Amino acid sequence: MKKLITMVAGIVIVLSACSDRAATDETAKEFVARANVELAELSIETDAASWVRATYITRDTAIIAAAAREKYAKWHSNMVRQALQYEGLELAPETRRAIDLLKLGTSLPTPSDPAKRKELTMIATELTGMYGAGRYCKGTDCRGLDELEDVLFNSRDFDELEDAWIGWRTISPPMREKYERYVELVNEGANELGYSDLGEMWRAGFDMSPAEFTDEASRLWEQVKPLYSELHCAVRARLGEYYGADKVPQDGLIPAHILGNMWAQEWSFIYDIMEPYPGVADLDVDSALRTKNYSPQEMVRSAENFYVSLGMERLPDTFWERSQFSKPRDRDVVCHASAWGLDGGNDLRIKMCIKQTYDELRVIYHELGHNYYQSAYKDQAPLFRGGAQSGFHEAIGDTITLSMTPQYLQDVGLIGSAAESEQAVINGQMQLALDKIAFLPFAKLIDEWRWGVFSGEIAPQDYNKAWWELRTRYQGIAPPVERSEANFDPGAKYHIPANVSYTRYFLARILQFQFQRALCETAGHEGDLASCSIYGNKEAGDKFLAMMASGQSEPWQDALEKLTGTREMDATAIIDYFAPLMSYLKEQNAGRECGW
Ligand code: X8Z
Ligand code: ZN
Repeated sequence: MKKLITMVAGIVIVLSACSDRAATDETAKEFVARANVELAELSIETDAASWVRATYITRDTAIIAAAAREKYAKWHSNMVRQALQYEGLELAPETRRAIDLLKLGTSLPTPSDPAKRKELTMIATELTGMYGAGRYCKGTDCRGLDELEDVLFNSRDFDELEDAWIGWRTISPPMREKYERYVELVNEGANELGYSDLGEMWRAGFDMSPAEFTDEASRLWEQVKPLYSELHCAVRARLGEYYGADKVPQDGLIPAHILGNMWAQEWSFIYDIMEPYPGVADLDVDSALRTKNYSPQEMVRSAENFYVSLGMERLPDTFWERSQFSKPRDRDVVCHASAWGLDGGNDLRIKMCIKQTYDELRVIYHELGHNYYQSAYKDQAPLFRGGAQSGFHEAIGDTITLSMTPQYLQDVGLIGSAAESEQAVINGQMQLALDKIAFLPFAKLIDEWRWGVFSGEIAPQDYNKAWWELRTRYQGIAPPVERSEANFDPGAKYHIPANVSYTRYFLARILQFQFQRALCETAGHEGDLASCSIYGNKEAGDKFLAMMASGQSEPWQDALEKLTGTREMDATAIIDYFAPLMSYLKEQNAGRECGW
């Protein structure tokens, strides 16, 4: 290792004097090979520090995690600088791709100034910690996100909901100043890598130009917008009947706190209010989980069994030993679910605070999708270990959740019996649409806000105003009480303080239906796509796994083509999937003034 460091330092010095390739005898191929070795080695330390930090939030773990991040950041910017010598040269495609990916190999680019780099890694670490440890206190009675979320899920009391909604947002104003500084520093880091700002750098990770990607995301949104408009209209009408038109004005915005979710992003918790044909189909997985008293581990087993039924391997023993399934009682942790592929994908883990609900069960299926992807590409070179693009990574597990049909749930004993009638289909589609379709505008706008913030189009004094403008425009929702710049509502959503880009989830919601359509074809499914479950189908499993095994070694368009026969992201699959529900909604909405 000592030799390596000297060599790295040597090259850095040579490069700063002259960026001619002849200055070093390391070929591009050798450079990539070295980058791969060093990356694998460094990741062991950064991953360990990040894991400990996320599962044990203290001042000390902040120091450890920030130091590890700093070390990685330093290595990364040195390597990118060294890679400049290969710019403009004709290289083997895999070498060129590895170098391009190296450049994009961080979501948190840091300035090379050591003091600023240290400052940024510390701010980033602290922001996530503030979120994880966030509490709403009334006197000595304090509640964290999990308890406040329970209120949003289950309460139907307008005022109680409002209190929990406002309460969670008391955690974020202290983040504002740090966030402003983070934006300055991270942009400086992105500039050094050759991007105008961090938003442009994030948009550069899609095998097309950042400008093309912006258009691509808008194109997809335009495709799905009509689905959302119908759902919004029907939900507003029902909520109006439920809470009264004085509380839910029928020509305007839906109050954000009555949609069954802290961020109004997915609405399946108000299915009881929205159920089209009451009592027609038993979709109450929650009560089966409670009656059978499923433990968190049993819930994870159920998800694992699905993947195994596709021909994939059981999760390693270390997964069961090292994962965090439940919220520890004695310390602060980041409960937001995540999946980890440490040690190059050999040490798989999830980190969750699992609750006994169907919603959480689906999150587990989602997380295991990440783990199975990580495991599938573990034999790729370290620089190629990643999703074909970030939307693919989010779409794997979600695709599997589309196979959790009533028939599947019945087969595994999570509902009594699967009803088979047109009305039952509509009920099932409504339950799913409250998650899948309600989410689309939310998933689109989060990064639109951030792209604006990073580019400077949204100034710090307008952070909250711009946030609510987007929430209003895209989602047609309104805060229950007036907000101002004394608030920092974006900070109360995990991915903002945690610096995780969000367009990935928007793309995944569209891609998963494309994946499902292709896999169901492979499985020989006949009939509506909505009734297809690939549970137990090895051919579909093999096809999925083959795509996953390429990791990010090739452009995502190639990976998509292998799986689906097309090179384009396309919303027709999700549109076709929900066709029965759309007819129902249009009937329901006839005569209503939709829109806001
Ligand atoms: O953050 C997540 C996953 C972890 S990758 C639980 N999701 C988004 C969110 O919670 O906001 C999944 C769906 C959207
Ligand atoms: Zn995910």
